[in-house]
Amino acid sequence: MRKMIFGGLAAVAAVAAIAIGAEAQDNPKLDQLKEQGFVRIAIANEPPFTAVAADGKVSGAAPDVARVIFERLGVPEVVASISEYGAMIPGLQARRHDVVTAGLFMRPERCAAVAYSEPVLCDAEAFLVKKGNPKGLTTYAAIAAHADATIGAPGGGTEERLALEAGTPRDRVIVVPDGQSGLKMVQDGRIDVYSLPVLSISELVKLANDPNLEMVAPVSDAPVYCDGAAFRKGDEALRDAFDVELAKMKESGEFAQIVEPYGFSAAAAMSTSREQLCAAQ
Ligand code: 6CS
Repeated sequence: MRKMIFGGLAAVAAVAAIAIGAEAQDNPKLDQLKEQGFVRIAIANEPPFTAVAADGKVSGAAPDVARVIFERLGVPEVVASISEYGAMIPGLQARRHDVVTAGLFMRPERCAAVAYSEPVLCDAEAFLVKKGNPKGLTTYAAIAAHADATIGAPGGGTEERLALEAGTPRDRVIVVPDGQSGLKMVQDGRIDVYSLPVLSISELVKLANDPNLEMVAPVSDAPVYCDGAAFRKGDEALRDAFDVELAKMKESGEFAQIVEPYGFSAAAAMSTSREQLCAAQ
């Protein structure tokens, strides 16, 4: 805990240094976004991280934080497009989006591919299973060790990677496009487990209101992950400007006011840093 507090203080100090730098440096990408009047964000539509209502309104903790920050940077509108997690970074690199604000968890290989902001949303992993968890599947290792257990997860997502890294054969790791599909596939017995972060599975369980389902959380052989807003390599000046505003919001309590109603812990994001998360695991 002490390490995390010092880590958090170091992060604030680092951002303060960036704040001085960020004001001064050229920011052509931000100038372009201010000129066009909107920022294109990639999301997954996985509440409470990101959500798109029937009327098209975009919400969720990640877009809500990003919307406030970009407004303060002089970019009034957010235009969201839904993407599979595995397509978010290629979409960013192909300039289809300006930033990913979707709960894209920091992992070393992703940290090498994008310019992450400081941490925003942290969560552990969870399983959705049939009531009673008939195959006793409580960890990724247990799924791998089981003779025929199947797990569903987002394509290119962290849970898919955790299942494969635990040794589950590819043909027992099923790519699931979205939460509703995952829910139905567990209900119909087409997969034994559907894996997403705890708050995402909790939302699905609440919505389903199905007594024949239960959640295993947290999954003990997976770490707590945190996301950050992910910018294209080369847009570090925009990322730094984003971080300056994010640090102010964390400092003022505004950050907690936005993320905590969704169930996220502001303290968890504030007790770690991009540097720590990109070096970990
Ligand atoms: O970053 C990821 O890969 C994971 N993040 C979230 C918020 N949901 C599932 C996805 O696999």
